[in-house]
Amino acid sequence: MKDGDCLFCKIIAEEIPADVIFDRGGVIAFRDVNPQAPLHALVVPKDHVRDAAAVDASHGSLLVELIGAANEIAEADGVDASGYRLVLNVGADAGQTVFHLHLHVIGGRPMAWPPG
Ligand code: DGP
Repeated sequence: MKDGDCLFCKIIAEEIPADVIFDRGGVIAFRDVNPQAPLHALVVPKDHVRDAAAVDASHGSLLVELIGAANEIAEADGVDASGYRLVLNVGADAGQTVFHLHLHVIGGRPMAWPPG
């Protein structure tokens, strides 16, 4: 199901261009327009899901697809050995700006913990 006002639904529908690097099954991934590291991709479900807080038991296989895609992207970009970070921002304090579930895949440089 699509949300007509959703930016990522428009990217999925090819109404807005994006650098798509993965498209299989129920998920698609594209490079972040404002990358925070040499690898910064967003893995998103093709169906509109607002965020991780809206995930329930019916999304079990979708989560496997999301993380599997992230792992493949990390391998394809050559950061699987050096390490990478998978992030789901939920809500204002986490800095969520796009309300369509997206898994950030960030890698290619060392990262601090905890995040700022
Ligand atoms: P978040 O803060 O978790 O909601 O992350 C949203 C990300 O989406 C942010 O890192 C920037 C990215 N983004 C926003 N607009 C666009 C766009 O039009 N194209 C692409 N490729 N990424 C976008």
